[in-house]
Amino acid sequence: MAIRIYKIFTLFLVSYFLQHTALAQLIDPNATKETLAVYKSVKGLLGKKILFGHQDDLAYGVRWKYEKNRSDINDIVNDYPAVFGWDIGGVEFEKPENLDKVPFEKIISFAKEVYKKGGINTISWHLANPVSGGSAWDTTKAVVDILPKGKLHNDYILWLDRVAGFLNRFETADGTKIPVLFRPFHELNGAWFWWGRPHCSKDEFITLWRFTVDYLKNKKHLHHLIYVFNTNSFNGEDEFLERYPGNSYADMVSFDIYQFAPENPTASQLKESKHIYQEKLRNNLQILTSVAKKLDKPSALAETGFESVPDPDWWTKTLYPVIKDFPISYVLVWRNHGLNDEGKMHYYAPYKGQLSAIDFKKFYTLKKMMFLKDLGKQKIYQ
Ligand code: BMA
Repeated sequence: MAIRIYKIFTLFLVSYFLQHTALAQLIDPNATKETLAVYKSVKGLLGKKILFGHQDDLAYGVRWKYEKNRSDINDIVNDYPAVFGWDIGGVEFEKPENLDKVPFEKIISFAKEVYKKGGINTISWHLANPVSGGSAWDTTKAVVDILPKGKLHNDYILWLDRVAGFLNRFETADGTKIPVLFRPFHELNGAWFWWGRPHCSKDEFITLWRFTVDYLKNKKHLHHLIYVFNTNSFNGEDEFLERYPGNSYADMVSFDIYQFAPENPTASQLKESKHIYQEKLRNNLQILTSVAKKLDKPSALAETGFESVPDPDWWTKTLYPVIKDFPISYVLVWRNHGLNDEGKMHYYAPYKGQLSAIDFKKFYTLKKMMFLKDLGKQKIYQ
C-alpha cells in the first residue's frame, strides 16, 4: 500500500512538473537566462493567452511620427501591444534608417523601453538582394552565391557582422542583453522575396538558414536570439515543413496571412473576402499548431491583418473567433504607415476614430487576448 501511494505521488509530481515547468530548451545551449526565461514564459502562456503585437507601434501611426510614448493602440485602449515588431532591412549597408525610414538608433531605444515594460521585441529583416543590390523583392537569383562556396559569401558574412553589431546593442545599461524573437527569411514559401521558394532549392535554403544561425550563435556569440521559422499561408503540412531547417535550428514556428478585398468593398465582397480569410486561417492554424505540438516549439501568427481595416467588427467577428481556438503565442498586425506613395492608406491596426476602433476596444477585453499591462505583471524575463 505504502509503495502504491508513493508511486501515485511520484506520478503526480512528475505530471505536475511537466505541466508547470515548461521544459523549454532553446537551440542555443548558451542562451542568456533572460532569453530562456522569456521562451519559457511564452510556452507557459500557450493555450491560455494570445499576445497582441503591432509592427513599428511606438515609432509612428496614422498621421503622426515619433511622439514620445504614443501608439495608435494606446490611443484607443490605454494600453500597448505585448509584442513589438521591428524590421532591420538596410542594416546590411550600415544605413542610418531602415527601409521604412525608421532610424536604427530609435529602434534600439524603443526596444529598450519595451524590455523595461516587460514586453517582447521581434525582428524581421527585409535584406537587400546581395547580387543585384536591389530590394528584398528583387528576385534576381542570389541564394546560391552567398552560401559557403558561393562567390559572394564574404559579402554575406559582412552583412551578418553588421546584423550582429546591431543586435549586440540590444542591451540594458548593466549589460543585460535584451532577448529578440528573430524571424529572418520570412514568408519563405512565397515567390516575392529573393529567398522565396521559386528562387532557390530546398537544400540551398536550408543551408542558408543553418549557416546564418550557426554564424550568429557560434561565431558572433549572440545568445539572446530566439529563432522564428516563418512561411506565408500554405497548402498542407508538407508545404509548411518543406524547408524547415530541423529542430536544432528553429525555436518557434509561424506563418503570415492577410485578408484581401477590392478597394471600397461592397457588403458581399467583404463577406466573401472574410470567408476566404477565415477558412484559410483556420486550416493553417490547425496545421501549424499540430506541427508545433509534435516539434514541441511554440507557434505564432507572425503577421496578419486587413489593410485599412474596412470591416467595422473585424477584430471580434473575423480575427478573434478563429484565433481563440488555437494555442498560439502571439498575433501581430503590420505597420500603421498611413497614406503611401500610391495615394493608398496603408495600415493594419486601428487608430482613434478609425472605423474598427470601437470593436478593437471590445477585442481588447476578450478572454484570450493579452496586452502589455497584463504581460508586464508576468515578469517574463525573470
Ligand atoms: C510591407 C509594406 C511595405 C514595407 C515592408 C517592410 O508589407 O508595409 O511598405 O516596406 O512591409 O516593412
